[in-house]
Amino acid sequence: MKNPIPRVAAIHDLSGLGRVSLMVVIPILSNMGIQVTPLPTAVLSANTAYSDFLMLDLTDQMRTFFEHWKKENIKFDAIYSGFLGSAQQINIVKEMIDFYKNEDSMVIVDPVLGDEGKAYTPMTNDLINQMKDLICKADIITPNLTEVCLLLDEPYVEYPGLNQIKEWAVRLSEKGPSRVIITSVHDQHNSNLTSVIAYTKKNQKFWKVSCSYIPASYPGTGDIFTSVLTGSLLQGDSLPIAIDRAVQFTSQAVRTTFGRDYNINEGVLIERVLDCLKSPVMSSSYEMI
Ligand code: PXL
Repeated sequence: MKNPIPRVAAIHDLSGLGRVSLMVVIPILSNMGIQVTPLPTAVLSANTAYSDFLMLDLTDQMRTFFEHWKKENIKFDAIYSGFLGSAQQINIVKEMIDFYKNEDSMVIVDPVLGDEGKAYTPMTNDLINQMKDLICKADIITPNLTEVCLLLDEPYVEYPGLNQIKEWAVRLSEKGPSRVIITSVHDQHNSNLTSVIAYTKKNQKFWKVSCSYIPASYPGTGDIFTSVLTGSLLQGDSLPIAIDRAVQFTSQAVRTTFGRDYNINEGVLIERVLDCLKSPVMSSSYEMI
């Protein structure tokens, strides 16, 4: 039987301080009328931007959750994974995708590996290689420019130019995903702009959504972007509209936060903007490129 409310298996960690992972995934998707079934990969006292955070790893429990859900015969409309801390966790996600993927479901993998040209500190080559494997099973991936370079073994370039980005998007889609969405692409000609570039393999179209660049880097904005994108697609929006909504919401959340004297590690003040998710699409700025 079809789920009365679209249901997402959200495979992310739960961090107490600093709005990242499940602490943004759940409120965003719930506000968009989507049911979240969390599979917590770990529980942390705070996100990893804080020093001295405590972490309880739940890798062993992830498999037990999965076995229980199988027994309960739960159906998912989407599987959505984010930050994964070990090769073992990535293997469990692969097994879950193999078990749940069908023609009516959507698999979204946000390959969280790094930012601003660098891999995050806990990343190992083994983990990056495992992530290269995991993206092959996804329908949609949302790497930032740094992650694109890590996934394709390319040196990081801050301003690669549009043709290079398009070529990388096609190469990533050839590994499996039908839709590749590349975030944090700096504009070569206008340093006040940042863009998201997307490629849809089926019709070989490229899309671009730009917004003004704000010189601050808050943890969790990638999770916010991909969560709104997922919710919007599950509501039936087209890919360019879903990207537009995700860019607008993330940008609004950053702007709401930026003017304050505030600890960046706390992430952005989504509580102030969550209600914006209830509005229909008011205006859009996507371009086909
Ligand atoms: O995707 C962001 C994220 C997820 N999980 C943890 C994090 C962060 C970013 O800092 O620390 C634990």
